[in-house]
Amino acid sequence: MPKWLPIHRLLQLRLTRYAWIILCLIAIIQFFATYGYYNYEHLEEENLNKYLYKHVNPKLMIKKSKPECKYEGILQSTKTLHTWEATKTFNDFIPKGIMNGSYAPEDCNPIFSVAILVTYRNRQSQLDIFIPYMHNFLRKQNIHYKIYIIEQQDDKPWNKGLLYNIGAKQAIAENFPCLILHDVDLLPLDESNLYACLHQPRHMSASIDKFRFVLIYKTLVGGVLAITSDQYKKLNGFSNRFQGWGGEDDDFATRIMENKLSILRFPNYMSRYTMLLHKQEAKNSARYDIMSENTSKRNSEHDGLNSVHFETISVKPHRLFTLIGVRV
Ligand code: NGS
Repeated sequence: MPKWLPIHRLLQLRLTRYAWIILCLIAIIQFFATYGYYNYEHLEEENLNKYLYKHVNPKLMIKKSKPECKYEGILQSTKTLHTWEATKTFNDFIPKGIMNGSYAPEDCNPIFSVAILVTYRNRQSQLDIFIPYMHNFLRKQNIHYKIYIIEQQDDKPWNKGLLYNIGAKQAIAENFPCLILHDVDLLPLDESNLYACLHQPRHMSASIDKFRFVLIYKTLVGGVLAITSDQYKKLNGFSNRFQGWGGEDDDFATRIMENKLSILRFPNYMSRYTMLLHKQEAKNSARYDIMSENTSKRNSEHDGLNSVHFETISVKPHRLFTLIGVRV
């Protein structure tokens, strides 16, 4: 071996090469982990007003002595929370103004009424954060809202689509014109993320920290979705056929598109959410088959809101939410 190339020097070279390969692999994994759209197609902030679906629940008391609530300040707010600020504990929560999970602003007449439908099972620690967090967030928005928790109270496979249909039926029976379908593990971070429907379905959780704030695919409607009650009825709601995790939201996106509706979104800086940690639920291995069967047979006419079956149901008002307990 020549003097100018000692063995330790050679080993060092090798190590550096391995280090480079490892770094490249990490970069490739990172790239695929963040794969998606940061600058997804969205409405422009200055045009949002004309898309807003301004409808209140006809049962809401409107007082002529009060002015109409204002929303410009909310839509233009730049206040945002960091992920770590959102998940603090809520021992000091004050439930002022809330009854049966419902709230309306005191000093002005709102122009939006929304029913927030949260499907749920066995996630008590998330619910304990979600409920006070959402009330604190929503009470600042000048809207009339009501939170429904739709709990599957059995050990059968999770059926999120069916639970949403049951919640929607209840909220529609209570005259809510707008439904917001909401995962219990998602908390909005931007004050400007107004909880209201648009004239087209609106995917609200476009920018989630778990996905490094990118939209993972353009037809995603899972997480948080706002849709008018009329549109939900037109689509015949969700398919009731999905048992276990996944697919029901993609199937719902197909229903949206088949009905010539589009999926709108606010800009990413108004659509950020943090996701509370939990272990991955058991995936439904049949989800892709059901999705393609539903599409090819156009099942949506007879599988949905008009074919909701369950064993038992109970509706119980609590102070902070209305609980719909279902055994499927
Ligand atoms: C897709 C699922 C959707 C789900 C989305 C995000 O892969 O149901 O991931 O999930 N589609 C299928 O499995 C066909 S998340 O990680 O946010 O829980 O909503």
